[in-house]
Amino acid sequence: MIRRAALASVVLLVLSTATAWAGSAPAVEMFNFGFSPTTTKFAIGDNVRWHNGSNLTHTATSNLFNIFDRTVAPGGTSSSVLIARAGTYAYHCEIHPEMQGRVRAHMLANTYTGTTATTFVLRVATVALPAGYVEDIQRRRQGSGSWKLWRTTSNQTVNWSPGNLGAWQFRARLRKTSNNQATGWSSVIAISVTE
Ligand SMILES: [Cu+2]
Repeated sequence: MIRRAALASVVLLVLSTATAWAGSAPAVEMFNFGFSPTTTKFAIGDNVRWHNGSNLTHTATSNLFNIFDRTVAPGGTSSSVLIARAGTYAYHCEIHPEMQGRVRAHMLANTYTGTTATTFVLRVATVALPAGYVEDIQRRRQGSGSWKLWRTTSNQTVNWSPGNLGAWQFRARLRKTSNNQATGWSSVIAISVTE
């Protein structure tokens, strides 16, 4: 009887760990052998949830920087990861390396429309960057022009007081300064500066 109770509490503990995820999390299905969708886009500070409905164990393991490494048991188990810094993170399954995916976490802004009197606060991370890492931010005019490096920061936010009207796009990536390894560029946010 005691053994049964102990076993039940272990099962409950495993279940509560496995299902401790935010309801709005973008979900990625693990199957034999791949991830669906292959690419998932969301904002920094969101959780991405991997759900394994297959009959084999899979992992979601980031290719760079050990950002995440989750083993997800078969049969309907889930595991979620908070992505706190802007970038595109390629990942794979450690057991089946042919399983490849990407999660793309974009920046946030305090407002997406304003004037040249507005101070825009552009956020590249929802927690501090680790020592030795920076976020590179690129900017371009929407619809024309090429991406140019705009700022590099070790802070979570950058203030911007625009000098020109127009529609602007921003994207960012996480880079390790010692060897310049970097994630892919994040998906894009758009900011409109009007009169
Ligand atoms: Cu796998």
